[in-house]
Amino acid sequence: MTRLALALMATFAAGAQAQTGAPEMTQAEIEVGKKIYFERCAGCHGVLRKGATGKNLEPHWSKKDKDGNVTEGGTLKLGTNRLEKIIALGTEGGMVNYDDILTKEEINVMARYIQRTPDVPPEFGLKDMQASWKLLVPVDQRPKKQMNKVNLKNIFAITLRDAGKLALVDGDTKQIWKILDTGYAVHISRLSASGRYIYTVGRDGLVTLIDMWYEEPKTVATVKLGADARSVDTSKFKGFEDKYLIGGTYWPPQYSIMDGETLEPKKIVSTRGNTVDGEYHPEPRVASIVASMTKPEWVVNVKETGQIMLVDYSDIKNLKTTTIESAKFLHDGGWDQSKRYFLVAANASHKIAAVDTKTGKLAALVDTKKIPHPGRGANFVHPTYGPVWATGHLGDAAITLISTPSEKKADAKFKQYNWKVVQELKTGGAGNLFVKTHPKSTHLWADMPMNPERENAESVYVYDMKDLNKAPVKLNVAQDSGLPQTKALRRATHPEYNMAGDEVWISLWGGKTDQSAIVIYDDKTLKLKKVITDPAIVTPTGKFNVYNTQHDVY
Ligand code: DHE
Repeated sequence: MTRLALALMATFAAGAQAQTGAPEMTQAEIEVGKKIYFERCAGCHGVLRKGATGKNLEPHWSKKDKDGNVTEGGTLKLGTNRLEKIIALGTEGGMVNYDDILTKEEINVMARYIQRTPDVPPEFGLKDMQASWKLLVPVDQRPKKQMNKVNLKNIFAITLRDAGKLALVDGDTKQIWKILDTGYAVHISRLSASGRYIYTVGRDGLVTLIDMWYEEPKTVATVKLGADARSVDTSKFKGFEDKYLIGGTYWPPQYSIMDGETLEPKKIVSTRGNTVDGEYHPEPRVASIVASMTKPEWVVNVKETGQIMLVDYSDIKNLKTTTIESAKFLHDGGWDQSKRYFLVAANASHKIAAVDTKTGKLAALVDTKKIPHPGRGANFVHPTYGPVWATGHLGDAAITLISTPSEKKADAKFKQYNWKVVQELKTGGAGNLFVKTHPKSTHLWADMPMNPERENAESVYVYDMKDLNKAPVKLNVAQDSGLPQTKALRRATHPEYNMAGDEVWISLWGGKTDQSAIVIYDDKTLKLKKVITDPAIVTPTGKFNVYNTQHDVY
């Protein structure tokens, strides 16, 4: 080896280790750490590691009590051994155990990696978006009418998380219609106002536009929003149907506006700014986004700042935004049954914020049990308290029912309860992610995939909405699937109704190399109806019935 090569190697190695106090790492280990951190950790802890749903993971961070004594230290203070234990076993604060996901060596790499100064990924501007944009089929070359005989309204778009694919399953025949490549670990699928197009967004920021009018569904455009994303929706207000698409990113912290039918990038708006406490935040990530039907606006929920933005898309060159203060850290949410109020979880504040999209103001900030996690929530008429919206909790064994306003004369008697928690239903433990019901059903379904007990994580609870004092029925989805038990948990998650509202589809989310399943129950009898166990069903998580997603039925 030449002297120059040796000198370069020494510089390279020193570069990889030049971090005060952090344990040594090779460049190869740093690359592994970066990849795992982005895929597994950044969602909860943030790219800059300032913490949100998860704790702050900066090397030199510290928390002090009112007398100035340090009560908690950063990752350098915790050190490799303690960090390895936390990563392997999880914490009572809600962090899941990674000993069945990462190898011992990977856990050791991560314990060392997070003691280093965070790697900051590059920004992503309009030029980068434009360079990534692929218009695979221009609008005038697409079908002019539906070319297949499939009942599109009852199609389920199912995320195959670790496969980086989306399965479209025919809800009538229960057969897989098509499996399409998408971004990595698609987070959500949303529908065009027309019900023809599906938009998906991967954690890697790739948006995929799928046209269901072909004989077989086909991807007609893709674009990258940034390095890390979770949300998309179209413009749904009368006269603007599908004119625009909005996508929100975790990194860079911003939202992007695109053409709804081609995904051509139009505009990027940064969400960097001040929190509701008045502190500047460099990484306020865009969490849930929803299109209003009341005005030409999107409701954009910014996680770290706790600010809810109403973005008026009627003139995107002169964009008007109303910024509503709520609480940190905003995450997921859904409409009330009138579709005037959007309710969003400020999960680390243990609150639900409700925005009145008619007046453009905060309608309420409701205290709840620990870490509300509604998905989109569930709306129904409570026998005693009238219209309510339900959320489950990641951090508590409860489902919270909040009374929501109604303009119906017959509901005037319920006004006294509006925005109050009117009932808390007991569940079998913490770890709920999603609740669901349907206007034609008398049942409320709740999962608990993040509960540490196998028995709970693999089951769902079903409540009788006519008598909420009755104990719920527990269905062990893993056992009902008939599949043999695997070492990794098979989490039962994301109940979703079919269009008719008489079946509930549950994902049985197993390990990447294990057989997973979609388990379908009859909603009335709670009897098992069908188990889909095609080998292509790899790590299924979110499922989106076309009609119910298009019309916000939940
Ligand atoms: Fe989600 C919705 C963020 C982990 C499945 N998730 C959302 C939304 C956000 C979000 C902001 C709301 C989107 C909207 O409505 O516009 N999710 C995050 C995270 O930051 C987090 C905690 C960590 C991460 O790294 O992503 C996270 N989410 C998960 C999972 O591990 C889940 C269970 C499995 C998976 O596929 O990754 C998961 N999230 C979902 C699903 C929805 C969702 C199925 C849509 C719910 C709905 O019914 O609308």
